[in-house]
Amino acid sequence: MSRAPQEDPRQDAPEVSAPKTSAVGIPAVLNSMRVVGRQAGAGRGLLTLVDVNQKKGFDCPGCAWPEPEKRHSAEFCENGAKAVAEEATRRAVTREFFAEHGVADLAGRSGYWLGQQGRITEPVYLAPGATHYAPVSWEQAFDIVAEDLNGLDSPDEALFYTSGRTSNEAAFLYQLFARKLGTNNLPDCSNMCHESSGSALGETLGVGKGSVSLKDLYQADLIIVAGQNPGTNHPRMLMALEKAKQEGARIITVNPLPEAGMQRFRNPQTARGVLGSGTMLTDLFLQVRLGGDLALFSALNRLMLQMEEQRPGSVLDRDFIEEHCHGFEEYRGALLETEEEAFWARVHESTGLERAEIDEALAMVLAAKKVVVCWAMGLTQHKHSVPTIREIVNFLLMRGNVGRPGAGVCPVRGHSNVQGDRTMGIFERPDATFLDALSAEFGFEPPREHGHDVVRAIEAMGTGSAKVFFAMGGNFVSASPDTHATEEAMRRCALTVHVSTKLNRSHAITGARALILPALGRTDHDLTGGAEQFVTVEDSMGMVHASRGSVKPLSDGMRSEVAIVSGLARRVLGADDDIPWEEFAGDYDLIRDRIERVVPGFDDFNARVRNPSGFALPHAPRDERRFPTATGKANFTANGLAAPEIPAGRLLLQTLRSHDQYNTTIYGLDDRYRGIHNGRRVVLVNPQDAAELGLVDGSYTDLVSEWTDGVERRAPHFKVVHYPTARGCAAAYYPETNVLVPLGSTADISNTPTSKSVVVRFVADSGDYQPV
Ligand SMILES: Nc1nc2c(c(=O)[nH]1)N[C@H]1C(S)=C(S)[C@@H](COP(=O)(O)OP(=O)(O)OC[C@H]3O[C@@H](n4cnc5c(=O)[nH]c(N)nc54)[C@H](O)[C@@H]3O)O[C@H]1N2
Ligand SMILES: Nc1nc2c(c(=O)[nH]1)N[C@H]1C(S)=C(S)[C@@H](COP(=O)(O)OP(=O)(O)OC[C@H]3O[C@@H](n4cnc5c(=O)[nH]c(N)nc54)[C@H](O)[C@@H]3O)O[C@H]1N2
Ligand SMILES: [Mo]
Repeated sequence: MSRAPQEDPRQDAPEVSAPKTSAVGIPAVLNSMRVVGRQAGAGRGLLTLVDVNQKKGFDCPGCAWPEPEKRHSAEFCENGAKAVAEEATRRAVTREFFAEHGVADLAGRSGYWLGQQGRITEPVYLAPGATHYAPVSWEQAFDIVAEDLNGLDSPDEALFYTSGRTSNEAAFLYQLFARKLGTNNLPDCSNMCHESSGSALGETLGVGKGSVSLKDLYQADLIIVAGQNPGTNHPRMLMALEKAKQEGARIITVNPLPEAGMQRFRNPQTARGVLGSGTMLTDLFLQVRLGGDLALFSALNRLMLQMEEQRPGSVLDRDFIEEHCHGFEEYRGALLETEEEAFWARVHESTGLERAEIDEALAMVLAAKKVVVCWAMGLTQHKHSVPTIREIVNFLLMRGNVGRPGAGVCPVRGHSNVQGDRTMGIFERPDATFLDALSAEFGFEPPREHGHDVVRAIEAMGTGSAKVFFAMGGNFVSASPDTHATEEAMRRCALTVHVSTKLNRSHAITGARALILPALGRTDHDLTGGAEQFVTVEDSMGMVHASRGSVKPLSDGMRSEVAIVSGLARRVLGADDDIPWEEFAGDYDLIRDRIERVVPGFDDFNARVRNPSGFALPHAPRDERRFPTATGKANFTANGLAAPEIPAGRLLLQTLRSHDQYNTTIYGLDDRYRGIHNGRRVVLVNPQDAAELGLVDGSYTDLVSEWTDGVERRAPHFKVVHYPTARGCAAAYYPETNVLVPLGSTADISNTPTSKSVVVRFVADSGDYQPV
């Protein structure tokens, strides 16, 4: 067994070198081998990697990027390897560990240290007033949860959070349990992630998911990648982009940061990538200001409308607009309304781009018959995210770029099954059709009132109107905005329960009582009910396939998420409850039979998912150019020209991921591509802004965010790094900076925290800080 690190490294010694201009290649392969060897030991680790994303293996617990039909023998990336190594580790958190480390001790550790301790091996309980977690049996644990849930005045005093790794089967049972209990309080990580995409796409196209497949990317003439860092967060996407380029596509990258992965890609699976200089991915880099994308796409759209006016029939796909779209004339009127000079002044101010750059982008758009737009958190976590994504839909609709090969919307999802969880009904605002189907299948009346999303859940705990917090995975305390407010809210709960694989900060910030329930992960061999079980997941492009773990679980004390939900539901709902929870846990096929009858698109689920490549869920806009919106057509929408305001002497801060983390799981203290090593408390600032603000390269500063409620939110001791980010914009890592994101600062409509636009000022370094 490898030893866990004893020291908690302080994350305050960052060293800085020049950012890289290419990604992947041999260093990435070496790095993944190192990580895997360290965590899992060479044999177990390599055996595990052989199975990643293979047709008979397990779905990588890293990102949600789809697998190509023709799989490479190593269909994983450096960061997928790290995700696998984290989970397949031999390090174990035992009862001796909990006896040695009390909750106060755990609360003083960094998330990095907590994660490095290894897999949780048996259920543990923190009794009222106790200082340490102590082992309990699964039956005792279920009794404790049942006691609190059944003692509530209303089921709406309970919250059931989900992170996006939960399988379809477990997610389906989990939402069924919550609704049978009587609540729609099903907040999930999506609320902080792609909720803005779902809101915008649902309203405009009728389906809140992406409309492209991998094949469409390969066939596109132009791919726009906006607000996304695939080199780190979706490395296998670089292979798809490389292939698209080889087929003749051009790429526009829109980002305040020049991310290495979007510059040059060195594919480790080809000789050219290993020995040669790799592939230049980006043809045009638009270094937009944070939150400037709405103005950018509005500018492109206005130019297209004006050209069409001058030369009718030259730009727009008139037939498509007439036959399939609604609201075009109103949209056109609204976008052309602003007077020319004022419009362009606003665009320049919001984007920081020159007119010539926008003209160059436009020329590339007009030269392309088939366009795909890809995006991730850079577009979804702003106040005006929903209008921004709606404007991208306008952009695509104008030239008929939805619902035909080589074109469409591509919101690139994060967690490996976050999209599937939503399909299974993990949603605080389920639609009536879904609830009706659930009701017909299981013979009960599910609650119809909307439940709490993440931000409202925190507010409800804060005011005491929610008392039990139950999490199916994730790290709610560290992933949520406004860390201090969130921690205070969690501490007010009567009971907090986490179904987890590894320790994290949410286990240390507890309600009056707390439980940690250890779950099998994606890599673990699942023998629930005495037979080998598999689960299913849905990727970012709506493909559903099976996932089978192959690693022998570290301990018999862990249970599958399906077994945990089934056992808990039986205990809470009682022996009389007529849902056959035990049968579901004994044979996951029986769960899939029920999913088939409740969720559209899963016909013949058990048979089709045994096809090694899985199957595609139907998507009306993509498959038949049918738009199931309120108007029955694809909707054009007028979105205005809003952009974040940056007061004088302040910068706009985005909180993002380093190369060595998976959300709140920190793999290491380097961010290789950006040239940051051995530390995470850095703030990247444009040198000209730094000069104006007196921020010396290498000096230390505190960050203080500004919000209308007047509360001081401070993140101490960040090293200033002069970096080529867009003017007026700064960047620092999540979750260290979540303390700065005000709970009340959320996107219009989607209510997603504005993690990519926080107004900050810089004040004298106060030195010490709490580990995050
Ligand atoms: N290895 C690894 N893989 C992951 C994750 C991980 O943490 N580690 N997380 C997973 C999850 S849950 C998700 S949601 C995804 C996240 O994937 P990303 O969205 O790529 O993650 P972020 O690090 O938040 O990066 C945001 C990117 O958008 C840019 N950006 C920020 N604001 C703006 C803006 O206003 N406009 C534009 N045009 N660009 C902007 C940033 O500079 C950065 O390049 O990755 C998933 N995959
Ligand atoms: N400031 C800021 N905040 C953000 C973001 C940002 O960009 N900036 N991004 C947001 C986004 S996009 C997201 S998706 C959220 C992520 O929010 P979460 O999904 O809540 O957070 P993670 O860090 O992914 O959760 C990691 C924990 O999940 C548990 N885990 C891992 N695998 C499994 C499993 O298979 N089963 C179970 N039961 N548990 C498991 C482990 O205990 C691990 O510690 O954070 C959001 N928060
Ligand atoms: Mo995410």
